[in-house]
Amino acid sequence: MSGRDTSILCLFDVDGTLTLPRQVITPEMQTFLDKLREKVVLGIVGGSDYAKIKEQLGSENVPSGYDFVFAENGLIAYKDGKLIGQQSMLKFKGEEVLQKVLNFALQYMSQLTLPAKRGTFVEFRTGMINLCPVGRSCSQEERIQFSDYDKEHKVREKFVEALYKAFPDAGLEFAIGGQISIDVYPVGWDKRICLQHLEAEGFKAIHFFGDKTEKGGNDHAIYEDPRTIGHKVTCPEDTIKQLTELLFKD
Ligand code: M1P
Repeated sequence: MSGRDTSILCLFDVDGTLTLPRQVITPEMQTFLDKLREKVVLGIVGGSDYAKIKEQLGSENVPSGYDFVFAENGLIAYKDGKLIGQQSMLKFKGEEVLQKVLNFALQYMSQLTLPAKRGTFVEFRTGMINLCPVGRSCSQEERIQFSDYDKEHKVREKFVEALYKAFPDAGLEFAIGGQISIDVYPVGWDKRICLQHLEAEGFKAIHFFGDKTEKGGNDHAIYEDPRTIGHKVTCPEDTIKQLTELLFKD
């Protein structure tokens, strides 16, 4: 890969930026990223756990097709295919606090009547907890149905409000990350956490591309961070369009 500018990193969110939410990468996007990697350094920073990122971007591409892969906001970090960092929320926060939050969340979700309710309402990950009122085992159709219902009835917005009200001093953030769920993690453990692994690399520019860049979204903090150049995209096609303007225009 000679001729590539190793002082520039392009760092991507996954859902809504490289793929449609929870969908697999298209061949067009894959070809585009392969071409891009010949020009600059490539990284991804997803809110999802490593298994889901691999599922979406392809096990033939993750981690080897990227210079950096950050799962769970960067709490699980890979460089050149090697694990370079892993942080546990359970160790950091302790059982007592997390159990209180889980009990509250389960009780809160048990009071909701939604168009559909399936299974796996709580996913306990290494670096975060994911709360999902419809249940993570819902079908794609039920996911869209919940997402539309949520837009109208603000289910997650109200849930987040209730969580902050119940745990104002727990040092936890409750963020609407994707389409159907809420991510819970210690304050500051948002996507900016991945930047700690990049500091020593001395990049001249870190371009971050994400779709949930508005306040409350899980791309907001890293998008606004002075260490990155933030780019708001509306969908994967927009990511390709903006990057073509930025790096492929003569
Ligand atoms: O886009 C990142 C988010 O992806 C999933 O969200 P949802 O299932 O709600 O669309 C989750 O893995 C979530 O943790 C993550 O932030």
